[in-house]
Amino acid sequence: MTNWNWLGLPPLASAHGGQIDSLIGWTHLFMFVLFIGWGGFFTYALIRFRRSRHPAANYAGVKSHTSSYLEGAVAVVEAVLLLGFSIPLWAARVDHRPPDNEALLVEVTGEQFAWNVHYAGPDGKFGRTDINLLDLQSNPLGIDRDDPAAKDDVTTVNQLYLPVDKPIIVRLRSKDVIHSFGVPEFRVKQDAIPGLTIPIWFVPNVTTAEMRRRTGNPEFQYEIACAQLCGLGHARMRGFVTVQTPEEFDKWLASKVAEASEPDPFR
Ligand SMILES: [Cu+2]
Repeated sequence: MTNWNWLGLPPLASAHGGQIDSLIGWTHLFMFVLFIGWGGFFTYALIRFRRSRHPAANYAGVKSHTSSYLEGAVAVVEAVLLLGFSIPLWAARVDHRPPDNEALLVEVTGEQFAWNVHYAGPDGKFGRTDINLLDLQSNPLGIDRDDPAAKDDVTTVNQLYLPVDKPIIVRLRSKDVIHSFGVPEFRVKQDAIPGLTIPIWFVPNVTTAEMRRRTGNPEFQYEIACAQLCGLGHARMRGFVTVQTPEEFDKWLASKVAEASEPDPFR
């Protein structure tokens, strides 16, 4: 695949991201050609129709149809970008979601101003949630721990742990206003809209440890940036993604399951 490094995009860490970069790259190239074309035409018009040569306005105007043809050609290029590149890429991303049993399902719920992460745990079933059980401090998702399916559910705030090279389906929701789940390195960005559950999927293919080696930054973190201005605390609505080897991830999940099933001292 063509190398799009010259765009200065963040390092790539997902399987589909190359296609997004390629689309961004081609769009930039087409737009550069347009910029040169329109800029050249503008300069030509400034000189060709300068006042000293045309002291009085000509009411007939331009008779040639060249500019109409040029406009038509630009519209065709833009249609190709949209119909030939963007829509097929979007359709491929949205239509070919892997089946739930081949992916890791995570529910991510945005709220002012945090990301709540919910794993189904070893049973693969998300426990019941109930708005009456919701407590901003101890139970921000309102999980009913009396539901057998909820016993092994794991929740975190602002910490999304993912195994590398496995399809991840994030079910995105919001508790209050529109937020947006954006992880630049995964080339993923999707609005979280109150009242809707929107699935997005991607395959992270570089672990956090590997990315730290590649970037030479021992503190590198994948960051979930809220990409919609969602209120006063928007700027601190940051979550972190840790991509681990499958073994590390299983260990992490098991330790969280153990934590979750400990008796709750507050109950
Ligand atoms: Cu937000």
